[in-house]
Amino acid sequence: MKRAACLLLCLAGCAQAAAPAASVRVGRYEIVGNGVTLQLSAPRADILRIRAAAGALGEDASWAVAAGIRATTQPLSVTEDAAGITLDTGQLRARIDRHSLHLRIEDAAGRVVFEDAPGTSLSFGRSPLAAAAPTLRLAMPDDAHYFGLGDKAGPLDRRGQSFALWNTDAGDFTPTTDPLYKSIPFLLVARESGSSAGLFVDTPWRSHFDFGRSERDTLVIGAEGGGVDCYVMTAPDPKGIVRAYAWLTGTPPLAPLWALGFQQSRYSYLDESAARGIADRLRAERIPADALYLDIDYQDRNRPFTVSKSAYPDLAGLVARLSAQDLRLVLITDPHIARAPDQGYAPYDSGLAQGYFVRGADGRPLVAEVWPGPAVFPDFTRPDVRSWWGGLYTDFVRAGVAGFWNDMNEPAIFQRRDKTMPLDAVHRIAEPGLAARDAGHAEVHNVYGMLNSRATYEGLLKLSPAQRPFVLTRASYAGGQKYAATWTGDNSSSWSHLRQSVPQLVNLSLSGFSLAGADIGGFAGSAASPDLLTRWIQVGAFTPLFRDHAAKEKPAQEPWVDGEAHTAIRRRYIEERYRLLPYLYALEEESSRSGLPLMRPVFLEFPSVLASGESLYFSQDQFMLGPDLLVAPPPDGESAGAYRIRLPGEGWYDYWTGQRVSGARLVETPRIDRLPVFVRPGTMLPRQGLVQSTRQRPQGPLQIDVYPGPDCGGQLYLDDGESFAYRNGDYLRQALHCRIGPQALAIDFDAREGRHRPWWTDITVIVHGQAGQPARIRLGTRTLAGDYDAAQGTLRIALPDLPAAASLRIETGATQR
Ligand code: MIG
Repeated sequence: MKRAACLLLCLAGCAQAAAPAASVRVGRYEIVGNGVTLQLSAPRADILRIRAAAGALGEDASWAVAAGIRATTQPLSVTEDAAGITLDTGQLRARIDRHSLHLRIEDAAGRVVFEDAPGTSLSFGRSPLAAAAPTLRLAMPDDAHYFGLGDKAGPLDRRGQSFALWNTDAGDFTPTTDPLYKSIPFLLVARESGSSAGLFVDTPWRSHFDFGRSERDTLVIGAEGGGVDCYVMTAPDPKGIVRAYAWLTGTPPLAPLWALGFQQSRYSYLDESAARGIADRLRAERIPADALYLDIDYQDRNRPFTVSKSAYPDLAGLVARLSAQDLRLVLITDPHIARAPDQGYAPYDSGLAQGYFVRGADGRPLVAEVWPGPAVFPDFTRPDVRSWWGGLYTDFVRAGVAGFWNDMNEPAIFQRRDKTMPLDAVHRIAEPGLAARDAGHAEVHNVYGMLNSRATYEGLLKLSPAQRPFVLTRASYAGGQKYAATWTGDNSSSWSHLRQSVPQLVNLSLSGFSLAGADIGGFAGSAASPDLLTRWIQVGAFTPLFRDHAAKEKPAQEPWVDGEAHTAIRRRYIEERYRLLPYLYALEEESSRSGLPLMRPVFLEFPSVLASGESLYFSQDQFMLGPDLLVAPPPDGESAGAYRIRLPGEGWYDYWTGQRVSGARLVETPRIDRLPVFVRPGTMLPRQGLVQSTRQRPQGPLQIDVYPGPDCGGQLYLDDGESFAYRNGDYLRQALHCRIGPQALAIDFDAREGRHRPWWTDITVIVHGQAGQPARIRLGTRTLAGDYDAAQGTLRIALPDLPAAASLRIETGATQR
């Protein structure tokens, strides 16, 4: 039985009464009906926040959205009539039915952004864990495609699937395993009709998202506790939604440059000589690399923050030796602390003395079995515990360890069917902005890993304030991108896993985590076949985090293990990764400001592909690296048969040959030494000379390849790659443009910003797709010579560095082939 809605109009500051007929402006609007309190506000005109609860609203709290953002309200204009209430931000309009509280949200053009499924509205049922648990039932328009939700497995488009969000150590996951390691309740909705929307359901509770699987055309979202706190976003294009989500939950910090280099890992390099051997071999084989990882076996009896004296007698010595080879060391540090009383194990002793561990229902520290045997778990919801945890890194940082790897932080626990803590474990919440209180594990579980990585990140910053931290986490929650890079956990050495990694990483990238990777070669399973490892290195070279890692029982999986023919191909792709660093680093820097990821679905750059009728077919296996490179791996690696590649439009260039490809539909016969990569017409792609590590200074000129086409341009960004000096002007930023005119191709360098001195003193511009020798090349008033290669259709021009605004004109009758 519905009881008539009782209206409460709450003006910002909240004292005024009844609603006049004409519209009024408020900061937050609140209405009560059917026992549900619904509150709407707009932190920005393009973002509507909806909070609701059975009864009164709970505390305004979040682990993902900063208090300042939650406190911000743009004016909502409120108009009431007999049937309902209309709230308008100028960019979003919410219509609430007075009696049912049915909610419908439109954009300024009147297109529906989100709407409760017909005949429904928000409801709260009882949950075993909380007094009331919310369910949203949203209409799914026919032409809507759903993305995001982190690295959930399965197809790129979430439509027709259902997922639980509950961080889980999902070892050996398959494309149908769910839940996985992370919980990122954010969705990007892209419609074939051209509109884009976002939905972020900010709940740490176990939740589920069913995309029309159990109820036709209905997106059912439920959580096991808490109220509703969600954000609806509108934007002219999908990129705008990604940016809005980043505005809400934060952008990733600018990673150190070395994090973009090739990283070699293994569970485990069992002792120092094994680790040294790998480093020596990387250099002997001339495989460019930046980092070596030590997995749990470097520790004494698997105890975090110890080092095995027998296996690694001199950690600082190893760091120094690696450093002399331009390699960095990354150490794993799991969150479980061995319960080892009276053994001089400081993390246990000091944590116990201060009451820093999660408690069991009996009030005593919860003890559970993980790698060290019986272990206890830091209560990361407390700031004092986080700062204590951060301090545990002191010796490692002093020894020169460059980065840290937070594994097992779902948290994973052995010998339990649910693989994690009992739900009656007790955490202490003591977060600014949240009421100080005890909370059961069910409410904290999904943020535990994020808070673990936050403690690590903040601790490293404190220990080494001039150094950009590098943290890699397995579990996380929305907003966790502010603290750590991530990987997709324990995949397997199979072709299907290589294929799965693309939609997984693309959705993870859309969900805020721009520095993400899958274990190259596959973690679990039997040995990667030579072809699989080669292909995976090729694809991995074009994904953000490029780390080769393998499980303990497996044969070696480093790039050289399959003989020289494979090594040569792998080396060539790793080398290409390093040549691309100027492009990659500029993308990385952009992501730290805007949240736009490095790895992107094709539709993010070309939303019209959604409406092309072929729908997502060619977005599933193909992906973009930044706005300019399209990577098209064979979908079925085992098949030697030809496969189709679809380019979004005509005029693209082959990355490897620089030649224009004809048409937008290609048929490719797989070859193990070639990964098809294409360059968008209109690209100015910066590349550097080969180095063996990002620590080395590239030799020779900066190379800028110009692929003429519409919207032609590129970006240069550079800084010292490791400190925060860029925040004080020690950076270099320069935009590049090109224009195809009737008589000339004009290549413009904008004036350079920042005071960082580049490593290059010269620039080589290579213009592709040139039909003939140019009549004249001018740089300002000077005439330059160019080197025209008729067979390749390229024109090569040597330039001095151009820090000031400069214009290069290539004069010819017809510049375009
Ligand atoms: O229970 O530290 O996902 O990358 O090598 C397995 C050992 C624990 C799981 C991680 C994997 C790592 C492994 N860890």
